[in-house]
Amino acid sequence: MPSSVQALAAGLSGGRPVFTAWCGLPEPSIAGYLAREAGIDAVVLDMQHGVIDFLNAARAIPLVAAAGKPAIPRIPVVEFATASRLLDAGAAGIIAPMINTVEDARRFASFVKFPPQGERSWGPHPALTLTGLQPAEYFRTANGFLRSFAMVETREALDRIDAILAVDGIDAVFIGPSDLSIGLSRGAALDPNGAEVNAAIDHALARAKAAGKLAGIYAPNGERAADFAKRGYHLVAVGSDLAFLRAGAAAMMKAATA
Ligand code: 3PY
Ligand code: MG
Repeated sequence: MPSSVQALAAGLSGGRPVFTAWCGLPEPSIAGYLAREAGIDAVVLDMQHGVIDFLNAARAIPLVAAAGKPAIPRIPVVEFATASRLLDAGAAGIIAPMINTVEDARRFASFVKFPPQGERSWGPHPALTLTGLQPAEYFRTANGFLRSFAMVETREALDRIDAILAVDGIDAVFIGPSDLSIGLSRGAALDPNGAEVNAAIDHALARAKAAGKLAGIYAPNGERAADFAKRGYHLVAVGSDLAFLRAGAAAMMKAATA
């Protein structure tokens, strides 16, 4: 039976959406606990807008794996070398924000994939433990089971989506509806649920499918996540750890003070 690190790729092409939790709080156990909730298939560790640093991400990954789920860190903008380090630590995939050019996409892919496809350097010691693979087998198979998500969240990226998807080593696009709304409105509005963004969301998915690749997206709540799942997105991020905390606190306090 493949490990959770290897199973992400199969899950993404399994015909139903992979729902992922989204963690930004700097406490690894939160990711480990959320990984055990029913319906949560994976956990994103957000190092761009979350306050998770490398050490906390590296600590969270085995806790998520212990629940049998894959961890998918989102790296900070252009910190592509961090992608390799997180894969060494046992991440199953990487989300890279603000991939706006083909060159960005190539750089990102080169840090995710081993030669000859990319330029990832050897040293996946925790990943060997989490996958149970021998070094030679990990080296031979990792490019095939690790997933790279290039975030398309600007007007420029959307205009070039076919070229970004065509980059060898880019497995998927990942849509950021909030930044995309800012970009599409040329800075006029934050409107991630607006008609222009919704049209772009359908367009991006269609282009990914036409390229034979995958598409992921961020949803701030369950209703929007259901919408994206129905549209056919392969990976759907739902809310965030802080949103879960606030929703739970609000619901319980409402009941307590009714
Ligand atoms: C966006 O909506 O811009 C994102 O990056 C999702 O977190
Ligand atoms: Mg964004």
